[in-house]
Amino acid sequence: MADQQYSADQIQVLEGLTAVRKRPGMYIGTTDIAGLHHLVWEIVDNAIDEAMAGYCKHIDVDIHADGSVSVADDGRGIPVDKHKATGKSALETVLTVLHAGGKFGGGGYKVSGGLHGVGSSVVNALSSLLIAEVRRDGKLYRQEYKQGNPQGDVKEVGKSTANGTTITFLPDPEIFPDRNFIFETIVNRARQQAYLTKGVTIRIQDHRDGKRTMFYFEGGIKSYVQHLNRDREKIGDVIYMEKEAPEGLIEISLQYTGAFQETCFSFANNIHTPEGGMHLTGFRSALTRVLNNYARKSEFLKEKDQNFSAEDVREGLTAVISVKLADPQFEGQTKSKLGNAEMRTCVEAVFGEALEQFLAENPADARGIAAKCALAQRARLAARAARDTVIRKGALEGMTLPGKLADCSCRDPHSSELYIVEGDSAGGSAKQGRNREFQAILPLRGKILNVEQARLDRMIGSEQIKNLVIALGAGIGETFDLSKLRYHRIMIMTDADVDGAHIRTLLLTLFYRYLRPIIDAGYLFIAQPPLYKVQAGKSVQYAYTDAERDRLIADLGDKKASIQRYKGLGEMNAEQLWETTMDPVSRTMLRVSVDDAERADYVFETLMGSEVASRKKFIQTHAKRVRNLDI
Ligand code: TSJ
Repeated sequence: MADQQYSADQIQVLEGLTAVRKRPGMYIGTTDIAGLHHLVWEIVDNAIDEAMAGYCKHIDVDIHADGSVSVADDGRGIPVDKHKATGKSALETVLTVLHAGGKFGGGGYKVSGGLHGVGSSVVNALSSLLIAEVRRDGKLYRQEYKQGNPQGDVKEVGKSTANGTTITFLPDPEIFPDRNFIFETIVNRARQQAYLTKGVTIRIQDHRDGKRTMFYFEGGIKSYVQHLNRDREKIGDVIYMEKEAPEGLIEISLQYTGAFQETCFSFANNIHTPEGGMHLTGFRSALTRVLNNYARKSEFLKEKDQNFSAEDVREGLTAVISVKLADPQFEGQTKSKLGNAEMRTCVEAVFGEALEQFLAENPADARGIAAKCALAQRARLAARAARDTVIRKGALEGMTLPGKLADCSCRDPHSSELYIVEGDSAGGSAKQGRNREFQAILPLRGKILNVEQARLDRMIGSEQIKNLVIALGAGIGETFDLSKLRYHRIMIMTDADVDGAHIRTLLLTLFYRYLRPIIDAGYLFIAQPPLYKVQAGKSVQYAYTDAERDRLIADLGDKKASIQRYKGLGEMNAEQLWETTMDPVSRTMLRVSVDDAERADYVFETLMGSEVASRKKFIQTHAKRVRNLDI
């Protein structure tokens, strides 16, 4: 330096970067592995900004064997000419002045400097070595830094026909005890950024072991929604809109599916906003408003019907909401909620209009979506009605257990069992045969369940189901509380015939839809009564399959055997039922497991249809999803 004097600017710079090294946590959260990766995000975000501005198509991330990382883009190249007033180049300003990124080269939307954006100068300060290379105006420029301090001016070191910026940094061992970059972590973040920045190609190479991958999504967030729904049953096409409004850029992609849950990701300036915020609020209110309008006009909702609630229109929805604004305000506990109020009204108006247009232009998709919402609404209202009756009944009668229930004397749910038994006569045998200490019996009148159509919303209002829910003691639907459950083994015991199978599937549907935590906890079982009684003289044996029956007959040799096929539980007396089906020492049970919730959704949807064939298919499928349990 010519005059050997520090200008006010330079003193500020030195103090700034010293502060970063003194308290790195203040800037990057932690200095563990998460903080280490923050360095990469910060640098990559700057290249993404150049892509968002429309000047960069490729970003390369290289993890080198020496522990350094380089990020290269094919953008315009950071300007390297010295600014008259400060005597510094844009490059040096960006790399040495805290939070310089936002101020420099204003205009446009930026990822960097956002939520966790701390500025590239922080990366520089926390690197034992950083090399900046700029390709611009046919030349290659280079500047080196150590712990944030320039090791000389920017120098022209060669020629270059291409334009771009490359930053290579080596995290400082004095700051980061663990400097082991994780390929997958970088890949996941790169994938997300590639979805959010359509047309950009991001390549990641790990030179430690040769792993490499790249992302390019022509459709941006439209591709994102397609990816999220790849294994789901789709309802209509992907709906996509993009609009540049005075408040910012709005990009939304959505598609309905047959699933029950909602998958919704929102972003502001490519920063994930898991707490949502104004953009998400605007999206949700437009979605509810427009779908209700459509459903009214097209008579999916009749005059007497309630409007779809926000929950009804969320069921099965997959959506990505991405907005870009000049001055994003991040709020909330984790600073991941967009606070800009103008985004709510803007998204609500712009998306509402686009959705309306889509529904008008795609009538078949529109009908599919409205039907899905109507189904969700029906299920919600049915669950609420059932819950209300259960609560009301409980309040009126002081939570009296149903008279049909023969309860056990044990009060510890862990050792208590509930047998749900088809038919009053089988119920009678079960009551006589049980161990009343820990086995409770609830008979269901098979006929009523059987005659009724397989409409769950109707079934759930039935007296029998209310009795079951009260007996279980843990509520239903949204308010279900597993800790209140009175039995930790719940056995469905139905006849080995078609009606029995039908009742069993209805019960399984009920448990799946409204008492799901019971299945998840592994508390639901299917009892296995025998199919045959094989008797020779005084010897009585039971067979649970045809093969077992044949083996028993063969074992008896010349002895004449009488074979009885049980058509229903009612044909067994109390002692037989205990011996074959209820005695923990000898019984076999199948535990109902829903390990693949998405597939189960589909199976139950099929079951809900009135078509007998599809129900039969379910019953067969179901046999494969239960596993033997030996007690
Ligand atoms: F900030 C950084 F050093 F970390 C960094 C910046 C790292 C990487 C990998 C890329 C970049 C970067 C910056 N890529 N492209 C740019 N572009 C500019 O800074 C730039 C270039 C030209 C003009 C102009 O007005 O001519 C304006 C800007 C902001």
